[in-house]
This record gives sequence, C-alpha cells and structure tokens, in this order.
Amino acid sequence: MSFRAWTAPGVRLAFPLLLAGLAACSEPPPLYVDGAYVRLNANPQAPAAAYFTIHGGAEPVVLRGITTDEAVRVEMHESTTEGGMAMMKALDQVNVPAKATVTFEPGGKHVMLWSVNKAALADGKMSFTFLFSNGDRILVDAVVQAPPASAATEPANMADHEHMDH
Ligand SMILES: [Cu+2]
Repeated sequence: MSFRAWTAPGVRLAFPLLLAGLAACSEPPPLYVDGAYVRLNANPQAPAAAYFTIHGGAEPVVLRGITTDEAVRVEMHESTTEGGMAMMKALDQVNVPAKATVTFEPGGKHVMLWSVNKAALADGKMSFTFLFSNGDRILVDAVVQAPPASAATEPANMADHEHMDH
C-alpha cells in the first residue's frame, strides 16, 4: 500500500544473503594463542615464567620458539616428576596438533625468562613473538603478575628455578 511496505521485505532479505556469503568465504579455524601471563619469581634474582594456551588450527604445526625483546634469555621448559623428584628439561620445540589446545601452566610446560627488563615490569606487560613451523609469527601480549604470596604454593617449581640460576 505504500513505498515503505514494499521495501521492507527487501531489507530483511539482505541480511540472510550477507551472512551466507560470509560463511562461504570463512577460513578454517586459525592457530592462535591466548591467556598469556608472566609470573615473577618471589626471588627477584631468579627467573620468571610465562604461561599461555596455544589453540591449534586446521593443520598440525610445531612451535619452534618464542622470542621477546624484554628479557635477556628465553627458554621453553617442561617440569616433570621422576621418581618423586621434581625436574625440568628444556624443550627445543612443541607439537601443536590440529584443533587441539596445548597449555603452558604451572607444574607443566612453561617459558623461563631471565632478567625481564624494568620497563616491562613497570608496564605490567610483556610482548612475545611465537614462531611456528608453518611460517606464522604470532604476537602475544602477556600480563605480568606479582609472584605468589607464599613460595609454598609451588615449592618444587620455585626450588628448581632458583637452582637453574646458579
Ligand atoms: Cu623452567
């Protein structure tokens, strides 16, 4: 009965068409990293540790390394318990299966950081670059957390980290 009544159905139609178009072009799930944080050591002379979760994409990849301009030395480690003894070993690379998550967390895989620079501490964040075997270089910001209130929350880890320093 009016111009308005005639155009309204057309406007409604536009949305389903647009969404269908986006879905058809959508990429496979991407490789990404989230939940990154740095935990400072209760002993300021000892290294800090970084934790995060890697979300695998459509294809399996290998994490070849992690770099930052804000620490003197960066290494990937894994904490394990062998014969009741807490130990740490260095990891050259970490496999990230397709569509799986790989978590770096206290008591497991972690990134050890020596001599985090004071500007990063003052900012409360650090920037990392993750290097993957498929050529992806993913930039990740991590929140810098204060050390645990009591070293007793993680006795094995803390003792290990301090040993590594000497
Ligand atoms: Cu370590």
